[in-house]
Amino acid sequence: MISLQSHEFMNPKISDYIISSEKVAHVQMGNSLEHALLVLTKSGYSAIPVLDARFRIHGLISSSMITESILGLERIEFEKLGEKKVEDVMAVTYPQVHLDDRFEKALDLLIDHAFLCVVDKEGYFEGIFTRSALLKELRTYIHKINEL
Ligand code: 2BA
Repeated sequence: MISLQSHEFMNPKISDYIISSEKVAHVQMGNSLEHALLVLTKSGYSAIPVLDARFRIHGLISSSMITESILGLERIEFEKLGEKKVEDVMAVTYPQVHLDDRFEKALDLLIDHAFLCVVDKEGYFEGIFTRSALLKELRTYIHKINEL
């Protein structure tokens, strides 16, 4: 029986596996929904962080949040894309971890979320920890176990 709990798999720090902030597609507070939709479409990601000018994180925005917010009774009101701001529709509760948190915490959260926002103690955005980063680490660990 493989014991994940007692093994080194749980020991690495999240900081060793994050996609750093400068490589993460994001939008800024004050950006229009039109701009956010453009960034989401061009990047190909389904949800991205909303940051302020000092790189503090305020929420997450997704294409479906945007579409939902411009749904009228009879049609999609595209003209609202230029009027509304990302802070009007973003999710303000989202999964967060800190740089010195361990895999175990991330493992629990990544069951329900595709990525976690990594923040420092002052709320500055450090990057993201993705489900695929965790799965790659798990694969490496399983290969190691199989070679024993
Ligand atoms: P999703 O956009 O829903 O993407 C789910 C998975 O699909 C990703 O898993 C990745 O394996 C693949 N994928 C989607 N778009 C991709 C692209 N443009 N290039 C390469 N692969 C792509 P993960 O890599 O585990 O990412 C999980 C979630 O983290 C993504 O969910 C996205 O919301 C976010 N994410 C990942 N990298 C990002 C980045 N550089 N900037 C912003 N958000 C990112």
